[in-house]
Amino acid sequence: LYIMTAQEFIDREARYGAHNYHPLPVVLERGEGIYVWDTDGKKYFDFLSAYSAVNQGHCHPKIVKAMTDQAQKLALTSRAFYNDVLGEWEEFVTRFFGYDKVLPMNTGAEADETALKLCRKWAYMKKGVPDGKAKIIVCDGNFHGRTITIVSLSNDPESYAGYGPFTPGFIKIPYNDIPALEKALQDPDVAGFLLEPIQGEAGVFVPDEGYLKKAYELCKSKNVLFIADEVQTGIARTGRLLACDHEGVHPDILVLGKAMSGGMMPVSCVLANDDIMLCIKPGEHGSTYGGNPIAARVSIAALEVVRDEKLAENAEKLGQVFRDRISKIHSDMIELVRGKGLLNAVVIKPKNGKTAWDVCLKLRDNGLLAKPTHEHIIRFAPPLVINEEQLIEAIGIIEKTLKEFE
Ligand code: IF1
Repeated sequence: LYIMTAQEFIDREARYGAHNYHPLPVVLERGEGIYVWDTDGKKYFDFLSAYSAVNQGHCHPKIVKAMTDQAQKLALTSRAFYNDVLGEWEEFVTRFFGYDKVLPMNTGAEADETALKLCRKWAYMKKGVPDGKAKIIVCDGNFHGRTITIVSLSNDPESYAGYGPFTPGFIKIPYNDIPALEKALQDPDVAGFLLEPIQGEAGVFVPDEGYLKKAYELCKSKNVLFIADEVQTGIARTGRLLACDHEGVHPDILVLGKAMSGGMMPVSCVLANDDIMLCIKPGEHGSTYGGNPIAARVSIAALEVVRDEKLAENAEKLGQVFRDRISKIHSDMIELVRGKGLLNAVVIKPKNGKTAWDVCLKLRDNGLLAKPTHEHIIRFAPPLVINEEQLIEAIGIIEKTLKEFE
């Protein structure tokens, strides 16, 4: 039996796969809870959690069971026919998040696209915007996915450059800037304001306290839909079920993805009340896989884990511990630590030419996986099933790693 080396796995991907990623060189083959193991059997803390898709921990037994049980019974019908699980999921999810209706999709980008379509439809059917004129406000620094319309919203050249022509109908304003929002809202054709309650890709950028609430109120005063992309911030990651809950804001349209399935398969959705959601009629939107029976069973189990294991409370408590302890580490490479709950980032000051990437390589050597974003920021987001003892051990690895650069 020939055993492949990590380098051979990496080389094979480079040979046959598109080069649209530059992964940290580690080849994983197994995961359980907060840990993953590479092909040489080395164990790591996972401090990325697949960008917060694996909030419930890797291969949570309850979610695995839901998935394997349903996979043996009925996997996919398409929405041409009813299935006996979808309605149960719809009832569960709408009660869980407090909306009249839910529309299932698969990826985050698809759910964001759905929200944008729904917002435009509502503008023409309910708000009275002239056909083809609706505008949606978005924020600088946003990340909502990879489709043509969504990269049209981006001001990161890595996301949009070379992919034009772009979708019109969007107004870009600075994030965390209430006067800019007030100004943009003066246009009567504005139908919606789409934002991340904390910007993930921008480097875990937390807006000022009160920003979400004020933005929501301004939208209300202009009959504009407040659309929250909680694909990354939602489902307990920031210490509440939704990041908007920190300010008591109930978005008009809520977009969820990632941890809806606990990392088991792509499950995303859009939630809204009837006056908005029923603007889309039969045949006007959909997806082959959206709302399939496996996704529905997996997603119910994933949300039950969040509720029963009190993951939001744990994220809130341990997030404090993380930021307290990291800010007490004496290292001139730590510029600052910021975040909410267990969605945190450390801004790294390069030292002797060593950057966040070099720190992540050494963290890997020391048994902890994290990924740099924008050259100098490292995101730290472990599965929310981590306990205090494990978190403190992981912080010990981070501290030891930074000391190795002294
Ligand atoms: C990749 C970032 C995280 C998202 C928000 C929608 C989507 C995402 C707020 C789209 C996706 C991802 C995708 C992943 C990297 C990642 C990411 F660094 F790019 F920004 F998480 F921080 N809304 N985020 O964060 O969801 O269609 O991918 O299911 O490799 O592109 P998707």
